[in-house]
Amino acid sequence: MSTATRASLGRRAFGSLMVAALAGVLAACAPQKKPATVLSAAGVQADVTVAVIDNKFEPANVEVKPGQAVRWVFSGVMEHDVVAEDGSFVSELQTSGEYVHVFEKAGDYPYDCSVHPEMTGVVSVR
Ligand SMILES: [Cu+2]
Repeated sequence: MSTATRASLGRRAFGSLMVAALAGVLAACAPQKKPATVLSAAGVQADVTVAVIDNKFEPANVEVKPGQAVRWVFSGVMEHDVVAEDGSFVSELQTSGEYVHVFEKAGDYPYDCSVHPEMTGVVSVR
């Protein structure tokens, strides 16, 4: 085996080890069953605003038309997030700032906060 081949094999093994280690770290840090974050629709004009406070969404039930956007404004002391049951909109855990999502399709979109299951809301698109 040439030195170059051995070095290449070594690099590949190290690479797989790093991927495995990283996956382990991510799995340990990620809140359980929280789906992947969906980027906020930055710059989109929202039609409805929901306040995210300790510990509820206010108002919990809102209605928009297809193509309209909902903006969640975070102002709690504790970290909260917005997690759609179907994973179609998922924010980061945050105490300030906002999260915007555009709803294209009619339907009911229930969501909650991943760390406070009692915090629930529904966006109705019709
Ligand atoms: Cu919360």
